[in-house]
Amino acid sequence: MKLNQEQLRKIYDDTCRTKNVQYSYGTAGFRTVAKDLDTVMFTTGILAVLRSLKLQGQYVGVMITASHNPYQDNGVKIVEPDGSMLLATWEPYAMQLANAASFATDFEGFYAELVKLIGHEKIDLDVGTVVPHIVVGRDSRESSPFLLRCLTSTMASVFHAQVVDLGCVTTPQLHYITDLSNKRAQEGDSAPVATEQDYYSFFIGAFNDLFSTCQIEKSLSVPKLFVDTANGIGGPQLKKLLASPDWVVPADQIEITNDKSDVPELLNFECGADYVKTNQKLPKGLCPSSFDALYCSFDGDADRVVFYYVDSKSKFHLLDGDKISTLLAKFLSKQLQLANLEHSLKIGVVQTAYANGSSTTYIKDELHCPVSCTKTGVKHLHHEAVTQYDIGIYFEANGHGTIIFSEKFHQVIESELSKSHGNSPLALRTLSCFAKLINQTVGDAISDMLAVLATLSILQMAPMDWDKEYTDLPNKLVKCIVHDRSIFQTTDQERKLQNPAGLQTKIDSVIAKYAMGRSFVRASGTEDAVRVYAECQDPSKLDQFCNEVVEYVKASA
Ligand code: G16
Repeated sequence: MKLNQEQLRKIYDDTCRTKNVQYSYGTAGFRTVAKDLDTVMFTTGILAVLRSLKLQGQYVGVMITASHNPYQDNGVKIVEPDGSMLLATWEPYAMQLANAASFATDFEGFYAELVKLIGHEKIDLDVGTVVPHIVVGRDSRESSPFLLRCLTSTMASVFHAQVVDLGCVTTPQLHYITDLSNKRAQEGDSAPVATEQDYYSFFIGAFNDLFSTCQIEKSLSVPKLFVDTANGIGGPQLKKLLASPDWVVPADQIEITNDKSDVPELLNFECGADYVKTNQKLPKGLCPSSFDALYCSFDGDADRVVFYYVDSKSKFHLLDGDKISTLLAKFLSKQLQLANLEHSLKIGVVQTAYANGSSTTYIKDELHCPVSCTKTGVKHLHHEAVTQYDIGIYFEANGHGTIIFSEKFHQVIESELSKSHGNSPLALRTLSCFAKLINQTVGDAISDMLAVLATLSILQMAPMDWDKEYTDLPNKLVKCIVHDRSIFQTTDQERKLQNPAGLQTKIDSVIAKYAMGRSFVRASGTEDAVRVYAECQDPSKLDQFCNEVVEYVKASA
Protein backbone atom coordinates (compact mmCIF):
# COMPACT_ATOMS: atom_id res chain seq x y z
CA MET A 1 0.00 0.00 0.00
CA LYS A 2 1.35 3.44 -0.95
CA LEU A 3 1.18 6.55 1.20
CA ASN A 4 -2.21 8.18 0.71
CA GLN A 5 -1.32 11.63 -0.57
CA GLU A 6 -4.89 12.94 -0.60
CA GLN A 7 -5.46 11.92 2.99
CA LEU A 8 -2.21 13.62 3.98
CA ARG A 9 -3.26 16.77 2.09
CA LYS A 10 -6.54 16.92 3.97
CA ILE A 11 -4.90 16.61 7.38
CA TYR A 12 -2.26 19.16 6.36
CA ASP A 13 -4.98 21.65 5.36
CA ASP A 14 -6.92 21.05 8.57
CA THR A 15 -3.94 21.13 10.94
CA CYS A 16 -1.27 23.52 9.70
CA ARG A 17 -2.92 26.86 10.52
CA THR A 18 0.25 28.67 11.58
CA LYS A 19 2.15 30.02 8.60
CA ASN A 20 5.33 32.01 8.02
CA VAL A 21 6.84 31.25 11.41
CA GLN A 22 10.52 30.24 11.29
CA TYR A 23 10.91 27.09 13.41
CA SER A 24 14.23 26.13 14.93
CA TYR A 25 15.15 22.86 16.67
CA GLY A 26 16.95 24.46 19.63
CA THR A 27 18.69 23.30 22.81
CA ALA A 28 15.82 20.94 23.60
CA GLY A 29 13.68 20.61 20.47
CA PHE A 30 11.10 23.07 19.15
CA ARG A 31 9.86 25.54 21.72
CA THR A 32 7.72 28.68 21.38
CA VAL A 33 4.31 30.09 22.28
CA ALA A 34 1.81 27.23 22.15
CA LYS A 35 -0.54 28.97 19.70
CA ASP A 36 2.18 28.82 16.99
CA LEU A 37 2.91 25.13 17.33
CA ASP A 38 0.19 23.35 15.32
CA THR A 39 2.24 23.22 12.11
CA VAL A 40 5.45 22.05 13.74
CA MET A 41 3.55 19.41 15.71
CA PHE A 42 2.14 18.04 12.46
CA THR A 43 5.61 17.79 10.86
CA THR A 44 7.30 16.47 14.01
CA GLY A 45 4.76 13.66 14.15
CA ILE A 46 5.68 12.71 10.60
CA LEU A 47 9.40 12.97 11.31
CA ALA A 48 9.09 10.67 14.35
CA VAL A 49 7.32 8.10 12.17
CA LEU A 50 10.07 8.36 9.53
CA ARG A 51 12.71 7.95 12.25
CA SER A 52 10.97 4.78 13.43
CA LEU A 53 10.66 3.48 9.84
CA LYS A 54 14.37 4.17 9.33
CA LEU A 55 15.09 2.13 12.48
CA GLN A 56 13.01 -0.88 11.41
CA GLY A 57 9.97 0.12 13.44
CA GLN A 58 11.62 0.56 16.83
CA TYR A 59 9.77 2.67 19.40
CA VAL A 60 10.60 6.34 18.97
CA GLY A 61 9.55 8.72 21.76
CA VAL A 62 7.96 12.15 21.40
CA MET A 63 7.52 14.47 24.37
CA ILE A 64 5.29 17.55 24.34
CA THR A 65 6.77 19.96 26.87
CA ALA A 66 8.28 23.39 27.31
CA SER A 67 9.92 22.35 30.57
CA HIS A 68 11.01 25.47 32.49
CA ASN A 69 9.32 27.97 30.13
CA PRO A 70 6.19 29.93 31.14
CA TYR A 71 2.76 28.34 30.85
CA GLN A 72 1.89 30.06 27.55
CA ASP A 73 4.75 28.20 25.80
CA ASN A 74 4.95 24.62 24.70
CA GLY A 75 7.31 22.50 22.68
CA VAL A 76 8.17 19.10 21.32
CA LYS A 77 11.23 16.89 21.09
CA ILE A 78 11.95 13.49 19.62
CA VAL A 79 13.66 10.73 21.60
CA GLU A 80 15.76 7.94 20.06
CA PRO A 81 14.90 4.26 20.74
CA ASP A 82 17.59 4.06 23.45
CA GLY A 83 16.11 7.08 25.26
CA SER A 84 18.73 9.58 24.11
CA MET A 85 18.01 12.82 22.24
CA LEU A 86 17.22 12.80 18.51
CA LEU A 87 20.31 12.04 16.40
CA ALA A 88 21.97 15.38 15.60
CA THR A 89 21.95 14.70 11.85
CA TRP A 90 18.14 14.51 11.94
CA GLU A 91 17.68 17.91 13.59
CA PRO A 92 18.08 19.71 10.21
CA TYR A 93 15.38 17.42 8.76
CA ALA A 94 13.05 18.38 11.59
CA MET A 95 13.60 22.05 10.74
CA GLN A 96 13.38 21.61 6.96
CA LEU A 97 10.06 19.79 7.24
CA ALA A 98 8.61 22.27 9.75
CA ASN A 99 9.68 25.31 7.75
CA ALA A 100 8.47 23.75 4.50
CA ALA A 101 5.00 23.40 6.03
CA SER A 102 5.22 26.89 7.50
CA PHE A 103 6.36 28.74 4.38
CA ALA A 104 5.00 26.60 1.50
CA THR A 105 2.26 28.35 -0.43
CA ASP A 106 0.43 25.04 -0.92
CA PHE A 107 0.53 21.36 0.04
CA GLU A 108 2.69 20.49 -2.98
CA GLY A 109 5.57 22.62 -1.65
CA PHE A 110 5.51 20.75 1.66
CA TYR A 111 5.04 17.35 0.01
CA ALA A 112 8.07 17.89 -2.26
CA GLU A 113 10.23 18.49 0.83
CA LEU A 114 8.84 15.35 2.48
CA VAL A 115 9.57 13.23 -0.59
CA LYS A 116 13.09 14.68 -0.76
CA LEU A 117 13.76 13.72 2.86
CA ILE A 118 12.35 10.22 2.41
CA GLY A 119 14.54 9.75 -0.68
CA HIS A 120 17.62 11.12 1.03
CA GLU A 121 17.26 8.70 3.93
CA LYS A 122 16.22 5.86 1.59
CA ILE A 123 13.10 5.14 3.63
CA ASP A 124 10.71 2.62 2.10
CA LEU A 125 7.49 4.49 1.38
CA ASP A 126 5.57 1.26 0.89
CA VAL A 127 3.57 1.68 4.04
CA GLY A 128 2.96 -1.65 5.72
CA THR A 129 6.36 -3.29 5.17
CA VAL A 130 7.59 -2.02 8.53
CA VAL A 131 5.15 -0.83 11.20
CA PRO A 132 6.40 2.37 12.89
CA HIS A 133 6.03 2.49 16.69
CA ILE A 134 5.71 5.76 18.57
CA VAL A 135 5.50 6.49 22.31
CA VAL A 136 4.04 9.92 23.15
CA GLY A 137 3.91 11.78 26.45
CA ARG A 138 3.07 15.29 27.57
CA ASP A 139 3.56 17.47 30.62
CA SER A 140 0.69 19.19 32.42
CA ARG A 141 0.28 22.23 30.12
CA GLU A 142 -3.23 23.25 29.10
CA SER A 143 -2.28 23.43 25.40
CA SER A 144 -0.89 19.89 25.28
CA PRO A 145 -4.05 17.87 24.46
CA PHE A 146 -4.70 19.98 21.33
CA LEU A 147 -1.03 19.82 20.28
CA LEU A 148 -1.05 16.06 20.83
CA ARG A 149 -3.86 15.79 18.28
CA CYS A 150 -1.80 17.80 15.76
CA LEU A 151 1.24 15.63 16.48
CA THR A 152 -0.50 12.30 16.05
CA SER A 153 -2.93 13.37 13.29
CA THR A 154 -1.16 11.41 10.54
CA MET A 155 0.54 8.66 12.53
CA ALA A 156 -2.09 5.93 12.49
CA SER A 157 -4.28 7.15 9.62
CA VAL A 158 -1.62 7.87 6.99
CA PHE A 159 1.44 5.94 8.19
CA HIS A 160 -0.30 3.03 9.96
CA ALA A 161 1.86 3.60 13.00
CA GLN A 162 1.13 2.04 16.37
CA VAL A 163 0.94 4.87 18.85
CA VAL A 164 1.26 4.42 22.61
CA ASP A 165 -0.10 7.46 24.46
CA LEU A 166 1.36 7.61 27.97
CA GLY A 167 -0.77 10.64 28.88
CA CYS A 168 0.81 13.05 31.38
CA VAL A 169 4.31 11.95 32.36
CA THR A 170 7.60 13.60 33.21
CA THR A 171 10.11 13.98 30.38
CA PRO A 172 12.51 11.46 31.96
CA GLN A 173 9.67 8.94 32.31
CA LEU A 174 9.04 9.21 28.55
CA HIS A 175 12.76 8.63 27.87
CA TYR A 176 12.92 5.67 30.27
CA ILE A 177 9.74 4.03 28.93
CA THR A 178 10.86 4.41 25.30
CA ASP A 179 14.19 2.74 26.07
CA LEU A 180 12.67 -0.07 28.13
CA SER A 181 9.99 -0.81 25.51
CA ASN A 182 12.69 -1.29 22.87
CA LYS A 183 14.80 -3.47 25.16
CA ARG A 184 11.80 -5.69 25.82
CA ALA A 185 10.92 -5.84 22.12
CA GLN A 186 14.50 -6.90 21.32
CA GLU A 187 14.24 -9.64 23.91
CA GLY A 188 11.16 -10.93 22.09
CA ASP A 189 8.58 -9.80 24.64
CA SER A 190 5.16 -10.08 23.01
CA ALA A 191 3.81 -7.10 25.01
CA PRO A 192 6.90 -4.91 25.21
CA VAL A 193 5.35 -1.53 26.00
CA ALA A 194 6.63 -0.37 29.36
CA THR A 195 4.51 1.69 31.75
CA GLU A 196 4.84 4.32 34.45
CA GLN A 197 4.51 1.51 36.98
CA ASP A 198 7.68 -0.11 35.62
CA TYR A 199 9.46 3.19 36.22
CA TYR A 200 8.31 3.47 39.87
CA SER A 201 9.06 -0.19 40.62
CA PHE A 202 12.52 0.03 39.11
CA PHE A 203 13.70 3.14 40.94
CA ILE A 204 12.08 2.26 44.28
CA GLY A 205 13.68 -1.18 44.01
CA ALA A 206 17.10 0.35 43.31
CA PHE A 207 16.73 2.77 46.25
CA ASN A 208 15.68 0.01 48.66
CA ASP A 209 18.52 -2.29 47.49
CA LEU A 210 21.08 0.46 48.03
CA PHE A 211 19.75 1.20 51.53
CA SER A 212 19.77 -2.45 52.55
CA THR A 213 23.25 -3.03 51.02
CA CYS A 214 24.60 -0.11 53.04
CA GLN A 215 22.57 -1.25 56.07
CA ILE A 216 20.87 2.08 56.47
CA GLU A 217 17.62 2.28 58.36
CA LYS A 218 14.74 3.14 56.04
CA SER A 219 14.97 6.72 57.10
CA LEU A 220 16.78 9.67 55.56
CA SER A 221 19.78 11.42 57.12
CA VAL A 222 17.94 14.72 56.80
CA PRO A 223 14.93 15.03 59.11
CA LYS A 224 12.77 16.46 56.34
CA LEU A 225 12.88 17.07 52.60
CA PHE A 226 10.57 19.67 51.04
CA VAL A 227 10.06 19.22 47.29
CA ASP A 228 8.86 22.17 45.19
CA THR A 229 7.47 20.61 42.01
CA ALA A 230 6.97 23.94 40.14
CA ASN A 231 3.22 23.23 39.86
CA GLY A 232 4.16 20.85 37.06
CA ILE A 233 3.85 17.18 36.24
CA GLY A 234 6.57 16.24 38.76
CA GLY A 235 4.04 16.74 41.61
CA PRO A 236 1.50 14.05 40.71
CA GLN A 237 4.21 11.68 39.50
CA LEU A 238 6.27 11.97 42.68
CA LYS A 239 3.12 11.46 44.74
CA LYS A 240 2.50 8.19 42.89
CA LEU A 241 6.01 7.01 43.72
CA LEU A 242 5.68 7.96 47.40
CA ALA A 243 2.27 6.25 47.58
CA SER A 244 3.68 2.94 46.37
CA PRO A 245 3.47 0.19 49.02
CA ASP A 246 7.14 -0.59 48.27
CA TRP A 247 8.30 2.90 49.23
CA VAL A 248 9.47 2.50 52.81
CA VAL A 249 10.78 5.91 53.88
CA PRO A 250 8.36 7.34 56.48
CA ALA A 251 5.70 9.47 54.79
CA ASP A 252 6.35 12.50 57.01
CA GLN A 253 9.99 12.80 55.82
CA ILE A 254 9.08 14.12 52.36
CA GLU A 255 6.62 16.94 51.79
CA ILE A 256 5.58 18.14 48.36
CA THR A 257 4.79 21.79 47.77
CA ASN A 258 3.80 23.85 44.70
CA ASP A 259 1.90 20.85 43.44
CA LYS A 260 -1.02 22.60 41.70
CA SER A 261 -0.44 21.09 38.27
CA ASP A 262 -4.13 21.62 37.50
CA VAL A 263 -3.83 25.43 37.65
CA PRO A 264 -2.11 26.16 34.30
CA GLU A 265 -0.86 29.68 34.96
CA LEU A 266 0.99 28.65 38.14
CA LEU A 267 3.41 26.44 36.20
CA ASN A 268 7.00 27.57 36.91
CA PHE A 269 5.58 30.83 38.31
CA GLU A 270 7.95 32.12 40.99
CA CYS A 271 8.89 28.57 41.78
CA GLY A 272 10.74 25.60 40.31
CA ALA A 273 14.40 24.87 39.60
CA ASP A 274 14.96 27.65 37.08
CA TYR A 275 13.45 30.33 39.33
CA VAL A 276 15.43 29.20 42.38
CA LYS A 277 18.73 28.88 40.49
CA THR A 278 18.40 32.18 38.64
CA ASN A 279 17.13 34.25 41.57
CA GLN A 280 19.06 32.36 44.24
CA LYS A 281 16.18 32.47 46.66
CA LEU A 282 13.35 30.34 48.04
CA PRO A 283 10.40 29.67 45.75
CA LYS A 284 6.93 31.00 46.48
CA GLY A 285 5.08 28.94 49.04
CA LEU A 286 8.08 27.75 51.03
CA CYS A 287 8.70 29.10 54.51
CA PRO A 288 11.67 27.50 56.22
CA SER A 289 10.41 25.68 59.28
CA SER A 290 13.55 23.94 60.44
CA PHE A 291 17.22 24.74 59.95
CA ASP A 292 18.35 21.18 59.33
CA ALA A 293 15.77 20.50 56.62
CA LEU A 294 16.74 20.08 52.98
CA TYR A 295 14.75 21.58 50.12
CA CYS A 296 14.71 20.89 46.41
CA SER A 297 12.96 22.27 43.33
CA PHE A 298 12.06 20.43 40.12
CA ASP A 299 11.28 22.23 36.87
CA GLY A 300 7.98 21.96 34.99
CA ASP A 301 8.65 18.55 33.41
CA ALA A 302 10.87 17.21 36.22
CA ASP A 303 14.08 16.77 34.29
CA ARG A 304 16.02 19.17 36.52
CA VAL A 305 16.51 19.48 40.24
CA VAL A 306 18.38 21.90 42.48
CA PHE A 307 18.68 21.63 46.27
CA TYR A 308 19.02 24.31 48.97
CA TYR A 309 18.80 24.93 52.69
CA VAL A 310 18.42 27.85 55.04
CA ASP A 311 20.94 28.28 57.86
CA SER A 312 20.32 29.39 61.43
CA LYS A 313 20.80 33.02 60.36
CA SER A 314 18.05 32.56 57.74
CA LYS A 315 20.60 32.72 54.93
CA PHE A 316 19.67 30.83 51.77
CA HIS A 317 22.29 28.39 50.40
CA LEU A 318 21.94 26.95 46.90
CA LEU A 319 23.12 23.40 46.15
CA ASP A 320 22.86 23.48 42.37
CA GLY A 321 23.88 21.12 39.57
CA ASP A 322 27.58 21.78 40.25
CA LYS A 323 27.14 20.83 43.91
CA ILE A 324 25.20 17.70 42.90
CA SER A 325 27.93 16.57 40.53
CA THR A 326 30.71 17.27 43.04
CA LEU A 327 28.85 15.35 45.79
CA LEU A 328 28.33 12.37 43.50
CA ALA A 329 31.90 12.55 42.11
CA LYS A 330 33.34 12.56 45.63
CA PHE A 331 31.17 9.62 46.68
CA LEU A 332 31.78 7.49 43.59
CA SER A 333 35.55 8.22 43.47
CA LYS A 334 35.78 7.04 47.07
CA GLN A 335 33.82 3.86 46.32
CA LEU A 336 36.10 3.15 43.34
CA GLN A 337 39.16 3.48 45.57
CA LEU A 338 37.67 1.27 48.28
CA ALA A 339 36.87 -1.35 45.65
CA ASN A 340 40.42 -1.05 44.24
CA LEU A 341 39.04 -0.11 40.86
CA GLU A 342 40.35 3.44 40.51
CA HIS A 343 42.89 2.33 37.90
CA SER A 344 40.47 0.09 35.98
CA LEU A 345 37.54 2.50 35.56
CA LYS A 346 37.76 6.12 34.49
CA ILE A 347 35.55 8.59 36.34
CA GLY A 348 35.07 12.15 35.08
CA VAL A 349 32.81 15.18 35.32
CA VAL A 350 31.25 17.05 32.40
CA GLN A 351 30.21 20.69 32.84
CA THR A 352 29.25 23.70 30.74
CA ALA A 353 30.48 27.29 30.82
CA TYR A 354 27.82 28.00 33.49
CA ALA A 355 29.69 25.83 36.02
CA ASN A 356 30.96 27.93 38.88
CA GLY A 357 34.75 28.37 38.66
CA SER A 358 35.13 27.11 42.24
CA SER A 359 33.45 23.82 41.36
CA THR A 360 35.84 23.18 38.48
CA THR A 361 38.85 23.93 40.69
CA TYR A 362 37.48 21.66 43.44
CA ILE A 363 36.93 18.74 41.07
CA LYS A 364 40.42 19.05 39.59
CA ASP A 365 42.43 19.93 42.71
CA GLU A 366 40.56 18.19 45.52
CA LEU A 367 38.87 15.23 43.85
CA HIS A 368 41.60 14.81 41.22
CA CYS A 369 38.97 13.98 38.62
CA PRO A 370 39.19 15.00 34.98
CA VAL A 371 36.69 17.69 33.91
CA SER A 372 35.33 18.35 30.41
CA CYS A 373 33.43 21.42 29.22
CA THR A 374 30.79 21.27 26.48
CA LYS A 375 28.18 23.56 24.97
CA THR A 376 24.87 24.01 26.81
CA GLY A 377 22.29 21.32 26.14
CA VAL A 378 22.19 17.89 27.70
CA LYS A 379 22.76 16.22 24.36
CA HIS A 380 26.30 17.68 24.32
CA LEU A 381 27.12 16.73 27.91
CA HIS A 382 25.59 13.29 27.49
CA HIS A 383 27.73 12.59 24.43
CA GLU A 384 30.92 13.63 26.23
CA ALA A 385 30.05 11.50 29.28
CA VAL A 386 29.33 8.44 27.13
CA THR A 387 32.43 8.71 24.96
CA GLN A 388 35.03 9.75 27.56
CA TYR A 389 34.33 8.01 30.85
CA ASP A 390 33.27 4.74 32.48
CA ILE A 391 31.50 6.80 35.13
CA GLY A 392 30.57 10.02 33.34
CA ILE A 393 28.96 12.48 35.74
CA TYR A 394 27.32 15.35 33.91
CA PHE A 395 25.27 18.16 35.36
CA GLU A 396 24.51 21.61 34.06
CA ALA A 397 24.61 24.21 36.84
CA ASN A 398 20.83 24.57 36.36
CA GLY A 399 20.37 21.04 37.75
CA HIS A 400 19.96 19.08 34.55
CA GLY A 401 22.07 15.95 34.53
CA THR A 402 22.71 12.33 35.27
CA ILE A 403 25.55 9.79 35.47
CA ILE A 404 26.35 7.42 32.63
CA PHE A 405 27.88 4.05 33.52
CA SER A 406 29.69 2.40 30.60
CA GLU A 407 29.42 -1.17 29.38
CA LYS A 408 32.94 -1.70 30.71
CA PHE A 409 31.81 -0.49 34.16
CA HIS A 410 29.11 -3.16 34.29
CA GLN A 411 31.47 -5.88 33.02
CA VAL A 412 34.18 -5.04 35.56
CA ILE A 413 31.72 -4.86 38.46
CA GLU A 414 30.05 -8.14 37.43
CA SER A 415 33.37 -9.89 37.08
CA GLU A 416 34.64 -8.63 40.47
CA LEU A 417 31.38 -9.60 42.16
CA SER A 418 31.52 -13.11 40.72
CA LYS A 419 35.18 -13.51 41.79
CA SER A 420 34.35 -12.78 45.41
CA HIS A 421 31.74 -15.56 45.68
CA GLY A 422 29.15 -13.62 47.65
CA ASN A 423 31.77 -12.12 49.95
CA SER A 424 32.44 -8.98 47.98
CA PRO A 425 33.59 -5.69 49.49
CA LEU A 426 30.82 -3.29 50.45
CA ALA A 427 32.11 -0.64 48.02
CA LEU A 428 31.72 -3.02 45.10
CA ARG A 429 28.14 -3.85 46.04
CA THR A 430 27.44 -0.17 46.65
CA LEU A 431 28.67 0.74 43.16
CA SER A 432 26.56 -2.02 41.65
CA CYS A 433 23.38 -0.85 43.43
CA PHE A 434 24.05 2.85 42.95
CA ALA A 435 24.36 2.52 39.16
CA LYS A 436 20.80 1.18 39.04
CA LEU A 437 19.41 4.18 40.90
CA ILE A 438 20.44 6.57 38.12
CA ASN A 439 18.28 7.12 35.05
CA GLN A 440 20.66 6.20 32.23
CA THR A 441 18.67 7.87 29.48
CA VAL A 442 18.51 11.53 30.59
CA GLY A 443 18.65 13.88 33.59
CA ASP A 444 15.77 13.01 35.90
CA ALA A 445 14.72 15.11 38.90
CA ILE A 446 13.13 12.14 40.70
CA SER A 447 16.01 9.69 40.17
CA ASP A 448 18.62 12.38 40.92
CA MET A 449 16.75 13.35 44.08
CA LEU A 450 16.78 9.74 45.26
CA ALA A 451 20.50 9.44 44.44
CA VAL A 452 21.34 12.58 46.44
CA LEU A 453 19.21 11.46 49.41
CA ALA A 454 20.90 8.05 49.35
CA THR A 455 24.39 9.57 49.12
CA LEU A 456 23.76 11.97 52.01
CA SER A 457 22.33 9.11 54.08
CA ILE A 458 25.26 6.77 53.34
CA LEU A 459 27.80 9.49 54.11
CA GLN A 460 25.70 10.78 57.05
CA MET A 461 26.05 14.31 55.74
CA ALA A 462 23.86 17.28 56.60
CA PRO A 463 23.12 19.90 53.93
CA MET A 464 25.73 22.25 55.34
CA ASP A 465 28.43 19.52 55.28
CA TRP A 466 27.65 19.06 51.60
CA ASP A 467 27.77 22.81 51.00
CA LYS A 468 31.06 23.46 52.76
CA GLU A 469 33.11 21.20 50.42
CA TYR A 470 33.81 24.38 48.43
CA THR A 471 32.48 27.93 48.27
CA ASP A 472 30.89 29.21 45.09
CA LEU A 473 32.25 32.37 43.55
CA PRO A 474 29.52 35.04 43.66
CA ASN A 475 27.69 34.74 40.35
CA LYS A 476 24.80 36.18 38.40
CA LEU A 477 22.75 35.10 35.39
CA VAL A 478 20.74 37.72 33.51
CA LYS A 479 18.29 37.44 30.63
CA CYS A 480 18.62 40.17 28.02
CA ILE A 481 15.82 40.72 25.51
CA VAL A 482 17.25 41.81 22.17
CA HIS A 483 15.86 42.42 18.71
CA ASP A 484 17.55 39.42 17.08
CA ARG A 485 19.32 36.89 19.30
CA SER A 486 20.54 34.88 16.30
CA ILE A 487 23.37 37.37 15.72
CA PHE A 488 25.05 36.17 18.93
CA GLN A 489 27.30 33.39 17.71
CA THR A 490 29.78 31.64 19.97
CA THR A 491 32.91 29.50 19.87
CA ASP A 492 35.06 27.66 22.45
CA GLN A 493 32.11 25.76 23.99
CA GLU A 494 30.13 29.02 24.15
CA ARG A 495 32.75 30.72 26.30
CA LYS A 496 33.58 33.33 23.64
CA LEU A 497 31.55 35.33 21.12
CA GLN A 498 32.46 35.38 17.45
CA ASN A 499 29.64 37.74 16.57
CA PRO A 500 28.67 40.58 16.81
CA ALA A 501 32.16 41.62 15.70
CA GLY A 502 34.20 43.33 18.41
CA LEU A 503 31.83 42.55 21.30
CA GLN A 504 34.07 39.85 22.81
CA THR A 505 37.01 42.30 22.98
CA LYS A 506 34.80 44.71 24.92
CA ILE A 507 33.65 41.94 27.29
CA ASP A 508 37.29 40.89 27.82
CA SER A 509 38.18 44.44 28.78
CA VAL A 510 35.41 44.40 31.43
CA ILE A 511 36.47 40.97 32.76
CA ALA A 512 40.05 42.17 33.19
CA LYS A 513 38.89 44.74 35.77
CA TYR A 514 37.50 42.17 38.25
CA ALA A 515 39.49 39.73 40.39
CA MET A 516 38.69 36.14 39.37
CA GLY A 517 36.26 37.60 36.85
CA ARG A 518 34.64 35.42 34.22
CA SER A 519 31.73 36.27 31.98
CA PHE A 520 30.20 34.98 28.77
CA VAL A 521 27.22 35.72 26.55
CA ARG A 522 25.11 33.27 24.51
CA ALA A 523 21.72 33.16 22.84
CA SER A 524 19.22 30.90 24.60
CA GLY A 525 18.05 27.90 22.64
CA THR A 526 14.75 27.69 24.51
CA GLU A 527 13.69 31.30 25.07
CA ASP A 528 13.76 34.45 22.95
CA ALA A 529 16.60 35.99 24.97
CA VAL A 530 20.34 36.31 25.30
CA ARG A 531 21.86 35.03 28.54
CA VAL A 532 24.68 36.87 30.31
CA TYR A 533 26.66 35.05 33.01
CA ALA A 534 29.20 36.69 35.31
CA GLU A 535 31.19 35.57 38.34
CA CYS A 536 33.91 37.32 40.36
CA GLN A 537 35.54 37.22 43.75
CA ASP A 538 34.00 40.31 45.32
CA PRO A 539 30.23 40.03 45.85
CA SER A 540 29.88 43.79 46.17
CA LYS A 541 31.18 44.26 42.63
CA LEU A 542 29.16 41.52 40.93
CA ASP A 543 26.16 43.63 39.91
CA GLN A 544 28.38 46.31 38.44
CA PHE A 545 30.43 43.68 36.55
CA CYS A 546 27.36 42.00 35.11
CA ASN A 547 25.69 45.31 34.21
CA GLU A 548 28.72 46.47 32.27
CA VAL A 549 28.57 43.33 30.12
CA VAL A 550 24.78 43.69 29.71
CA GLU A 551 25.19 47.28 28.54
CA TYR A 552 27.67 46.22 25.84
CA VAL A 553 25.29 43.44 24.75
CA LYS A 554 22.35 45.84 24.46
CA ALA A 555 24.43 48.38 22.56
CA SER A 556 25.52 45.80 20.00
CA ALA A 557 22.12 44.25 19.28
C1 G16 B 1 16.78 22.87 28.32
C2 G16 B 1 17.94 22.00 27.99
C3 G16 B 1 19.09 22.25 28.95
C4 G16 B 1 19.44 23.73 28.95
C5 G16 B 1 18.19 24.59 29.18
C6 G16 B 1 18.46 26.05 28.95
O1 G16 B 1 16.34 22.57 29.62
O2 G16 B 1 17.54 20.66 28.05
O3 G16 B 1 20.19 21.48 28.56
O4 G16 B 1 20.37 24.02 29.93
O5 G16 B 1 17.16 24.21 28.28
O6 G16 B 1 18.93 26.19 27.64
P1 G16 B 1 19.09 27.60 26.96
O7 G16 B 1 20.03 28.36 27.83
O8 G16 B 1 19.66 27.30 25.60
O9 G16 B 1 17.74 28.25 26.93
P2 G16 B 1 14.80 22.36 29.92
O10 G16 B 1 14.79 21.92 31.34
O11 G16 B 1 14.14 23.67 29.68
O12 G16 B 1 14.39 21.30 28.93
